[in-house]
Amino acid sequence: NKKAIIFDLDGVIVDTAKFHFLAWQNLAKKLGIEFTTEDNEQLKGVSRVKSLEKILEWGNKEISEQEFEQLMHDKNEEYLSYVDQMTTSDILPKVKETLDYLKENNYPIALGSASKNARRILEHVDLLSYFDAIVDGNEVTKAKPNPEVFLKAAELLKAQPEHAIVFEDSLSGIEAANTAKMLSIGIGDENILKEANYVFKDFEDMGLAKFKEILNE
Ligand code: G16
Ligand code: MG
Repeated sequence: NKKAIIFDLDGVIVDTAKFHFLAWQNLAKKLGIEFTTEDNEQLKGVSRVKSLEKILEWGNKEISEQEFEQLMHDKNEEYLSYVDQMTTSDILPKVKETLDYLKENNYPIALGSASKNARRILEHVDLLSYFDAIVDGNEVTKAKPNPEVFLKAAELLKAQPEHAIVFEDSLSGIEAANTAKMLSIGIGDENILKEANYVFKDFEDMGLAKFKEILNE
């Protein structure tokens, strides 16, 4: 029985954090709130609503429900203006090669992301056809570290959680995978992702040979 492979999107397949940063920073400026790259780090894997709630909290700001909706809308419009300029050159190193290997060897592949724009991003970088299932911010009610997103993805792939492998760049995502009893592979900083079963800086650092070993465990 082939393992099922689940990919997070932002920070694993593409780096959209830089676009989220630009859009959140402009929003914060309008509100007179300071917003740094360190603040942006804390919003990785966090939903749009929760992200705005946090920024308002940091800035000690209270706004009406209507203004909240308007700001979310404006932020997303700006974010999408960057997303719509994405091309295949935005795919992170060796991700395509990893997906090609999985596809050629008939591994079921899913996306497990908090983003409501996941399909649009995958279309822009021409990777949509690789995914047998997509679970994104439109289908999920409980955010990572709740395992819902990955459990739904495994179910759609008809795989037992114990037979699933998750690639994640956020600590909450690693926690979600571990809670789901899946094998977790952290992509990023090993000091932050120490709860993961494996951690690599990126797919290049992992290498296909090492990945094949992990697949056959
Ligand atoms: C991504 C990003 C988060 C973003 C969230 C929602 O998560 O890491 O910063 O706030 O999606 O995105 P959107 O505003 O497009 O719905 P992931 O799970 O792909 O890493
Ligand atoms: Mg991520």
